[in-house]
Amino acid sequence: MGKGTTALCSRYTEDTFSPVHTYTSGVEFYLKRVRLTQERSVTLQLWDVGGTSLSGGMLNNYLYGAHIALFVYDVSNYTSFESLEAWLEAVGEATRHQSRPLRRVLLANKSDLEHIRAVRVEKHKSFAADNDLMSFLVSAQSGENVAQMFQHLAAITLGQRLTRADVEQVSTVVRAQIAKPRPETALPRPPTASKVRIKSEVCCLQ
Ligand SMILES: Nc1nc2c(ncn2[C@@H]2O[C@H](COP(=O)(O)OP(=O)(O)OP(=O)(O)O)[C@@H](O)[C@H]2O)c(=O)[nH]1
Ligand SMILES: [Mg+2]
Repeated sequence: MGKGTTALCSRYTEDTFSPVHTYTSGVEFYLKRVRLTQERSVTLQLWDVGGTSLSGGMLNNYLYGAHIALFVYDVSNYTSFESLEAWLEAVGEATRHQSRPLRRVLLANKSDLEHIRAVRVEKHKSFAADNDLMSFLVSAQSGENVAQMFQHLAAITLGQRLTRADVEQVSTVVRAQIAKPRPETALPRPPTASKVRIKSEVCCLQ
């Protein structure tokens, strides 16, 4: 089971989520134009590197010129957390000769699966501190913290201060999944959307 890198890209750029795991072979690209502040817009280019690329010898090409590397694991899968060491090492090796420093960020994905969490929060925090990583807890499924995380990273990369109003432009209301009623007690189906985005003119997709 993948940790959700493709799901995070789809959630952020298209606001969609698929429960199906389709293996990413090599790399896939996503673009999103976002208005960071009233005056400033930015186009983010996301390179979704598939899990099998760890040993493929192409990482240095994928990472060439990147500002940020996101290291994603699945909070419900301890093996995905353990594999971060290998990814950090491979990315370090692949970017050894790059002049621009790469900001490295730890993403604990699938935060909606709190009830089956396999990686303790303290473990997450100590791993981030030991490896000098910024870190975020996110969920591609519910959308929790996804747009905020990308906005924050874009802003610090550009040295752009965000006001509270800027941050609120991308805030989302996350809803818990609604349990299915048993057939004999079935009521008219409630809306199934797991997230409602607060509409705003400032945050736009291109
Ligand atoms: N519950 C839950 N499931 C998720 C979340 N993100 C991804 N998934 C599921 O996890 C599975 C793998 O997601 P992918 O995004 O395809 O994983 P990946 O990391 O891109 O995998 P590779 O391309 O093989 O490296 C899919 O079945 C997704 O629906 C999440 O936040 N919560
Ligand atoms: Mg993928």
